[in-house]
Amino acid sequence: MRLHIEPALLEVPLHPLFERAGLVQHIGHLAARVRLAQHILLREPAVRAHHQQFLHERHAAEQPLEEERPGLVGLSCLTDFMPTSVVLIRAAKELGAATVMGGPHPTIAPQATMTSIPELDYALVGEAEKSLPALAASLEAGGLSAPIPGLYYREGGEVRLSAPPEIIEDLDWVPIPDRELLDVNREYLRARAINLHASRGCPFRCRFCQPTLERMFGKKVRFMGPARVAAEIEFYHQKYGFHDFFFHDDTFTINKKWLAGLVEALGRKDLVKGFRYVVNSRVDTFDEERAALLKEMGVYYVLFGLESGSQAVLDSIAKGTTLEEARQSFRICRKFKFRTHAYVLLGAPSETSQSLKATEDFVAELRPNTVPVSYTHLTLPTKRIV
Ligand code: B12
Ligand code: SF4
Repeated sequence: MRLHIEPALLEVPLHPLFERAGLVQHIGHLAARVRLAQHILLREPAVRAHHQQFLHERHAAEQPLEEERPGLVGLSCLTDFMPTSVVLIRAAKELGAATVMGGPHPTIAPQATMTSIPELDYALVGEAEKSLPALAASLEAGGLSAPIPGLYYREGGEVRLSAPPEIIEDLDWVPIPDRELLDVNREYLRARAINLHASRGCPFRCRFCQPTLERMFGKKVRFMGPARVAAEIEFYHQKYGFHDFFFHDDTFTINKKWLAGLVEALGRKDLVKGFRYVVNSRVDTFDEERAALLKEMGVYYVLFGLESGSQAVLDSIAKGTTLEEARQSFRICRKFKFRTHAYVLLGAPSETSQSLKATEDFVAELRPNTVPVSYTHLTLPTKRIV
């Protein structure tokens, strides 16, 4: 199949904010781990979060492990990083540590993760702010005694689930990540933008993405209270001087009432004027009222999962949006002078040379400021997409 997409059209240079944010994106990915580490740190100051990217080679992995000799090594893992994870878990095990993995891959494929890495003692599925400290406490006390939600462990040559995973009902309970625990702290503090989340979960059913999110965060979207979100932004501003914030929430604009509450809470704390925000949206959860709220908040960049310019492809991947909704959202963005970012996803099983051309034409019509292009990526479980 010939690709009709013109590279010149798609290789729009990223806005400087994103280039800088690239630094913190990697680090932001560790934010969850830092949250986890924060709990353990209260009892064990030796716990640190290292950046997997810096640990891609065995000797690089061994150095901090040899220096710190942790009793428990935890690894966050995306499916793409399974090969690296095998190396790191093996190195940790050889140095005598207990090993645990969490994050998207162990969550969607816990049995397969445990089976393919014999040196892995535990896989923790779903949110782990409660379960990882519970595991650490258990191990410190001499072994697993009470059931731990979401924990897969080995017994008699079998992989067993200790108790079904639980989600955290009240997200305000989740502490502000202590990003100073990261070994890449210096780069992080030099960056201009910071990643954060104000909610978890997504009710939509896009086939290239689900059921991963549902397994990680459940079917419902949970929001942090506006005051909790404002407190986190105030903390980063006061402590490190940040003015640029990138909300990575999958559905930032889904709940108008919550959004209005957040804008008010930020305004009350003086976190609007002189501050800049980037948010993800969907073309079917975007309208003039939301755009006005985002404008008032200080949002200047809105990111949409456009995916395709072919309605047939959109329908085949269960995107749940229409080309007309996309046109309307981009019109509103132009009216409110937002910069726009259109994520494009090529190579769905239903893709044809005509649909690729339709995507090229649609991108040219909408004229987003930035267009990152991805290729359909079959992660586990793949049955839904084929
Ligand atoms: C923001 C984001 C990005 C950003 C920034 C990532 C960053 N480094 O900060 C960018 C755009 C760079 C990105 C890139 C990619 N991403 Co991304 N990304 C996300 C997104 C939207 C949010 C991640 C997040 O912070 N979540 C919030 C925190 C709280 O959740 P969490 O990280 O999962 O952590 C919780 C649990 O998983 C668990 N946990 C996590 N780590 C650990 C470790 C241990 C030891 C334990 C016990 C538990 C545990 O506890 C945490 C707290 O409850 C997710 C979707 C989502 N909503 O989560 C996709 C997602 C993680 N990305 C995904 C993918 C595929 C990618 C790419 C591989 C895409 C590509 N082909 O290039 C790259 C990889 C880049 C990289 N090097 O990491 C997939 C992963 C699927 C999979 N099967 O692995 C996801 C799940 C999207 C999806 N539904 O498909 N991504
Ligand atoms: S809207 Fe975004 S986060 Fe939600 S299922 Fe679709 S791709 Fe995933």
